[in-house]
Amino acid sequence: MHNKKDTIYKENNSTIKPFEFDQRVVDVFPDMIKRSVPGYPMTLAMIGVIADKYFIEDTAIYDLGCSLGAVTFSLDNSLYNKNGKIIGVDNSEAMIHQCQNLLNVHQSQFEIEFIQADITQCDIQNASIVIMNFTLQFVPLAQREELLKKIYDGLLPGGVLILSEKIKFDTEEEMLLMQELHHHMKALNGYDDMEIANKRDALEKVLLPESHDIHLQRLQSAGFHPVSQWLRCLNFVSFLAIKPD
Ligand code: GEK
Repeated sequence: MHNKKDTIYKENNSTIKPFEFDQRVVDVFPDMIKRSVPGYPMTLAMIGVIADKYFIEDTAIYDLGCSLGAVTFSLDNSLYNKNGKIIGVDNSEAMIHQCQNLLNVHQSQFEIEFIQADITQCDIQNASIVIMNFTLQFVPLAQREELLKKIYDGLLPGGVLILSEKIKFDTEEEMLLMQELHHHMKALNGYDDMEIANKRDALEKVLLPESHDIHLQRLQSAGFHPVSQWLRCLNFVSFLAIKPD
């Protein structure tokens, strides 16, 4: 099931429904994210490096918008000889159900818990690391500031937020350049023009990207310092935001 190819948007369907993280998406998700998000495997690998540096013994790691737990399972494998808890949160019932199935056959080092909840509502406590790997972009714009403040409050001093997002650009020229390169990457990864256009339409009101500067300002005004963009691949970036000691 885990290698199933994503063909969800292959049919010519003139009424494209808004994108949802339902069972159809769950069934193809590992293939979908790998073929759609530039640098996704490297992002996962480097989150392991950053987490290894900032993890504090006997604290919690939160994987917010965990989907199928790729970040959770990768950290559980990469943080050797450490004690703590990883909490994966997602509001998709189908995603969390599949996370539980994967957890049942996973030999875990950390205590791992998957929770079906809206990340704007869940508690964050005693955390040294919070990760939102391509999740904030799906949260309504008006709720983003409060969510970042809640994450800041739930982190221990010296703790970090790793925030990965698709971004938009201030100039039309750079926006088009990055979009074209992203679409070209998807085409080389086997998506045809119809699939790319259908998926773009389905995501239009669901995935709301913001600019690098808006993210930076919001992270800083939540109290994080320093905030650094540690990765960019086309129109996808990741920030490291530190809660000062
Ligand atoms: C990965 N991090 O593989 N509350 C909880 N979950 C949410 C919310 C919300 N308000 N909004 C969206 N989600 C993963 C990839 S995917 C990114 C993350 C993508 C969840 C949603 O159900 C989905 O599982 C996830 O956030 C976004 O590294 O598909 O582009």
